[in-house]
Amino acid sequence: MKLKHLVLATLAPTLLVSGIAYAQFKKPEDAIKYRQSAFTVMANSFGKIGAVVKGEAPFNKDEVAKNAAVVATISSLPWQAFGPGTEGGNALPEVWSDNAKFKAASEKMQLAVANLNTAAQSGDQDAIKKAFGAAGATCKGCHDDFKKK
Ligand code: ASC
Repeated sequence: MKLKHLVLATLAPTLLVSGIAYAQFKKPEDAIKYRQSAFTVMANSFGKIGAVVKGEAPFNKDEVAKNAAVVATISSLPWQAFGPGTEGGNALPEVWSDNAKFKAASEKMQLAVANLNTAAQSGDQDAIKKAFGAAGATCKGCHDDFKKK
């Protein structure tokens, strides 16, 4: 077996598994559309939880749990679509020029929405309210630094 084939054979299972979670983009516009779509889906479910937290919609435990699960699941997806050469859309240049800070902000958000999901699955309204506020703050924090106004 040639070395190249050995390397490929060794890596293939890992690439297959990680490939499920990693999109590829032909054009920068495709990456922009992908990340904006992911944020749109997240904002929709997050907003539905927000309406409940603000008392504008009745508390339905299962609905909140479903929406929190959507937010938590989708939260891992947008970041792969901010690769080199995909500048634009609503993103400020700082996403690329201060990428470590952007990455840290993205991880903060993912942790916060994971906590929101935990609270939502428990159905504890006070915990949901707290976790929602904390998650919203991580959305805003990242928007302040990295999203066009
Ligand atoms: C939302 C939404 C956001 C965040 C942010 C929180 O519902 O769409 O982007 O909350 O506004 O400050």
